[in-house]
Amino acid sequence: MLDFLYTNGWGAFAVMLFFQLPFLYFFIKIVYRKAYIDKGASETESQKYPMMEGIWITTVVALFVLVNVLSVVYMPPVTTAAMIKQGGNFQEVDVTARSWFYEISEREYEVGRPVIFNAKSIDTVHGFAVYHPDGRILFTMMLVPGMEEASTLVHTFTEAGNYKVRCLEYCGIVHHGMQDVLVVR
Ligand SMILES: [Cu+2]
Repeated sequence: MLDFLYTNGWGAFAVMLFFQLPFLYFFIKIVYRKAYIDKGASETESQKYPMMEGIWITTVVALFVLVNVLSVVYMPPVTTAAMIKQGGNFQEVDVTARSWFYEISEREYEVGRPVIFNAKSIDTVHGFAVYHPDGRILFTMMLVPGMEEASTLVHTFTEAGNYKVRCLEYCGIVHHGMQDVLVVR
């Protein structure tokens, strides 16, 4: 029901507002109190104070909201395994990490067909990072041993090629050798 909160940038924005609004309420309440009720040793004339303070607070809040709204488009959309399973056309792959290699149930995928990676570690903390053939990281997962369920991540490959897999969590003496290759056709 609350899926929208973590599947796109607007959900993140809504959560941010949810946490910021109580803070803003108390902030304004305290400023108001200092300006009118409990002036204390303030030297500022109470006539001038509220207007400057009002402009200042409004500017800060407006800038804050504006920067957050403008950044929403840069948030990558999240696709959950449940969303993909409704669509029907997907490939499900089990990944088990152990010192110092991966057991991967299927290493060949198709361009455009979503792959659901169910990954887990059985001995220590390992990573499962997949690299685009041009060298940039597409995604990485941190696999913690002892989890009851495998961690799930959905990725749809858009280009054919050989995709390197590497462990990005230091896991012991052969950590650097913990690699694999996935093939997308
Ligand atoms: Cu490692």
